[in-house]
Amino acid sequence: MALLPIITVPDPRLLTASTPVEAVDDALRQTLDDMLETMYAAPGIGLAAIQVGIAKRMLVMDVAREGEERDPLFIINPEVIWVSDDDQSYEEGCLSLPEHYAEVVRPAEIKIKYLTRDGAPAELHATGLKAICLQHEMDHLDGILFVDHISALKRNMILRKLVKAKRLQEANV
Ligand code: GNR
Ligand code: NI
Repeated sequence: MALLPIITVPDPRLLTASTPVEAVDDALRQTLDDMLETMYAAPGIGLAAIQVGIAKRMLVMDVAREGEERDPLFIINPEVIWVSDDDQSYEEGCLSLPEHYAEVVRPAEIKIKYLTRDGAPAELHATGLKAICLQHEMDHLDGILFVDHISALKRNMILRKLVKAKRLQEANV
């Protein structure tokens, strides 16, 4: 197990679409396990591979609350097969846009098909926070960030602050 460095805005890799996983093998499972450990350590409730610089269509999630039993999910090559008509709004954050939050509206429920950590096909009907997190992570696979769902004014304010913060951080190492 290993902790992987999480990349942050403005890194061009976060804006690129990831490519499908071709083989679910032991090396891939090792990467998924490292991603899960990295996500728990952050701490976060989800992590897409591109956030650790790996441009593959896979993600890990665990929306169990503190004190609840861990409930890790490993999702490979997800595809949306149904979305609800009704929406829900939630104040989202992202490990790749540290310390910034904004209200995002998304479909309240989705169904996806995907491959499990064992490479088996599966389906998932997600609601509540699980549906929010899953859509946030699936966006990462297409180079989309939560700020792409808010007004240009709010988005540019957040992006400018992150550019500035990274510049200061790099000047102070
Ligand atoms: O840890 C995370 N919390 C979160 C809160 C609201 C909506 C989405 C998320 S996902 C985020 C971790 C992350 O950046 N995943 O890509
Ligand atoms: Ni994110």
